[in-house]
Amino acid sequence: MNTKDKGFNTKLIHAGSFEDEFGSATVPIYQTSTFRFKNAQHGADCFSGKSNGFIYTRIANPTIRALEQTVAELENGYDGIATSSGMGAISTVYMALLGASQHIISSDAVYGPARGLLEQDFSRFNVEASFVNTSDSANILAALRPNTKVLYIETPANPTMNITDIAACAKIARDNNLLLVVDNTFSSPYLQKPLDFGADVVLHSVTKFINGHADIVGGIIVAKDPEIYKRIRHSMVYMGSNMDPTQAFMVIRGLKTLAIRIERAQQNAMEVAQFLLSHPKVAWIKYPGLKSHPQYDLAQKQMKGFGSMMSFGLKGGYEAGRKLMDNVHLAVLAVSLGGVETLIQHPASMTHAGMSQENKQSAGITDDLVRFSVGIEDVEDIISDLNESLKTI
Ligand code: LCS
Repeated sequence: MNTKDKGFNTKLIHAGSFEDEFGSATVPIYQTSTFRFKNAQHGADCFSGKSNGFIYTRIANPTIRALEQTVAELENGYDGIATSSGMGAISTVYMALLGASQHIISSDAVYGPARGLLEQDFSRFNVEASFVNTSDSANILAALRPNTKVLYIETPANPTMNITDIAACAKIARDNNLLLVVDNTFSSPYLQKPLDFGADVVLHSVTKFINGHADIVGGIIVAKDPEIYKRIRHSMVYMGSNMDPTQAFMVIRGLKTLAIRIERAQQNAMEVAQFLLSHPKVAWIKYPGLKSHPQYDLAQKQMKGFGSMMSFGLKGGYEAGRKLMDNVHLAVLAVSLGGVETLIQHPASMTHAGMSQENKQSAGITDDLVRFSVGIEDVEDIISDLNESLKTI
């Protein structure tokens, strides 16, 4: 079925228009590393591009293609490239879009390794990187250099929940001949479609909302333009950062309930945020759905909903946060996010531990910051868990 003109939920179930010779109703796992050619000429034609048959799973595979085409349709992009992990997606995009003596401007608060990969690894190939608070466009303009090629933003950002204006960044990118890449992991295409605001590339850790069940790791990249798509696919195939067919099958399965999972989780998140906002032991809370969030208006403009991620600090600082994390029972003390279960973690000593103290401070990843990923449990139970744990402080 062609789902181009259909609604988001219909796309979640039917996009990708998968068909096979057996009439499978769902996408099967094509667990094969290689594909038999009909004859030598067919093999040569597959390699030259005259025939579009499958060749080898690192290059393409029917299960993986079904996921790629589905997510590309959800993001209103040209086509998708699935990767082994979210970091596989990020490293593949850096590899495809950056070269020696070129410069990238990135949000200062991004998933720790996305920054560390530029600072510690791509720097060895003379790729230059600046990290600025992209919530203020003036910082981006001030960081521009003649060799700047890529503007990379994460919005909402992990773990500060800073929001960056995608349309304003797209204008800066157009005016200065840059490519705009958006990590859309925290929103998923259900809440935010960066390509519609003028971004060139959108990527995800599908480990999070897209798969949604905390049982696989994976990534995906969607490009708006066929030429950029080809450059990124080339890097994926040559670096071998491909997804595996079973991983793709799991993600396709999880993806079908994306909208209903997010609707429920963000409904819970709003109640949790209000509970924390009014709790006497809470010093501050950042949730895009609260009017106190500095970019609340922008969140309303570019997101369809406020999602289920939030960060907060307790009046007792890190020590109090540690006590909170040690005394919750329903919330799982673990990294990752965007699954059906509620998770709690401490970015400064966990997900962002690899960043220098100075970079953490300037990016707003303070020692007291606790990150909370709200799941789809009964909200009364999530709040009561927090409430009981806060009593121990
Ligand atoms: N982008 C964002 C925004 C992320 O939060 C993560 C992982 C990645 C990319 C990388 O994806 P992965 O390779 O793990 O699939 N974020 C994590 C986090 O906050 N806790 O554990 C992983």
